[in-house]
Amino acid sequence: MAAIHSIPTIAERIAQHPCYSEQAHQYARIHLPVAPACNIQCNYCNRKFDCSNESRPGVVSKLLSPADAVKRFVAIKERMPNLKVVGIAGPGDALANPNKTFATLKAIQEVSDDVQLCISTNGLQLEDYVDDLVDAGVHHLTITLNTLEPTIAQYLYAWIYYQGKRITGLEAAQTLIERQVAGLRAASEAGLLLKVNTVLVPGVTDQSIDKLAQFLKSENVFLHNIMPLISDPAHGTAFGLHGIRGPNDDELLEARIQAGVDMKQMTHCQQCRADAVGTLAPSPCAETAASTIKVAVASKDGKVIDQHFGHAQQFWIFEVSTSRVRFIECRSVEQYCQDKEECDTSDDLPAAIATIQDCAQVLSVRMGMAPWQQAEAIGLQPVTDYAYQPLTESLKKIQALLPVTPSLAEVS
Ligand code: CLF
Ligand code: SF4
Repeated sequence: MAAIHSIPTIAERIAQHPCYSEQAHQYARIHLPVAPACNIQCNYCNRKFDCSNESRPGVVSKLLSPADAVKRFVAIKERMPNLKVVGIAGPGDALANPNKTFATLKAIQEVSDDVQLCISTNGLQLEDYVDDLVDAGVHHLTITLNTLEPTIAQYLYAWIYYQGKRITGLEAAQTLIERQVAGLRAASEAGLLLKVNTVLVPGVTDQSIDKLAQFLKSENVFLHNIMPLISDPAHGTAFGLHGIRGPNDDELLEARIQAGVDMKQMTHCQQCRADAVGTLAPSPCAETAASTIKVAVASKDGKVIDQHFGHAQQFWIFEVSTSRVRFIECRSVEQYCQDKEECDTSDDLPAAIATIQDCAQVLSVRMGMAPWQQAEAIGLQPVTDYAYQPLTESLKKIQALLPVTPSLAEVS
């Protein structure tokens, strides 16, 4: 008798998908490159390379037929039992190649009930295929949505091909956004677990990133992945050839902070290729835990440290190491100070402190004696030296104070 598998819960689906959960790094994913064509032309893409929305332009992928793709999956799954996700992410657009995409998904379902199916798309044809995706057993869906503003989007796309016509300019931008929003809503209503990718182009998509994040939240999108534009003239993209640059680390951090007000941010994306396989394990040169700390910041807007600890209703959480400052999330808290005559000095840890107790430091404008002592007692160091200073600059000053872990060569 065949084994009966219980249907995984949403929490289990997230916990076994290395892109949707950073804690799922022990699980591997494979991309099957079965989708060569695309129905739009992004100015950051050169068709000779993989889809820039879900992969890093690099060596041209070897296209596979659905039959060969399944053979590849079976061979790798045998050697890699932790392979839990099969994705179709190009090298063009999965839904611009519906026959190949759905033939591959169906065949994978026939040979394995131990993997989750994942699709990435630019969203132009998504609404037409939501039911098919559900029928094919797809639960995880990524849509690249760069902006909701057609006047911004017109800089990003050279053309779209829709209903038998090539459309350019503002009309193309408007049509694409309308179709993306309709597809996203249909997918959300159908219960698909949604992730949105946004390519960060300084001076372009960063202009509307906060509004986009508000919209994603209202549509129940689970995760937002802001990906830095990769713009190398050698890749031959329109942006690369015209000198449109990608964001620097500070610009990327700023964008994630702004969008992080409303949306959980993905920060472990590897911008992988359309034929990638393996885990998203942290790179071997990543710092040791000893040289990495978490810092909580009391700020209203994520730009300036402008909140008294007792009045803060949200803390911005960062991971600070000697090599980088990484935004993790924005946590809402119950305000510590309830405008009573005296602060709460009971033994119970106040919610505002309990919420950030995994952090090593908390930055605020001021902090009362009672919460200061309660924080120190659990190893959370209050810091008020950066009151009213810009948040990212302050974090860099904290970074500069971190002890440098000796490299292996220095350890005898
Ligand atoms: Fe692939 Fe994308 Fe599915 Fe992941 S990738 S289709 S959701 S299985 Fe992951 Fe790669 Fe980043 Fe994509 S690290 S580029 S987010
Ligand atoms: Fe390239 Fe992907 Fe944009 Fe299509 S959707 S043009 S493959 S980046």
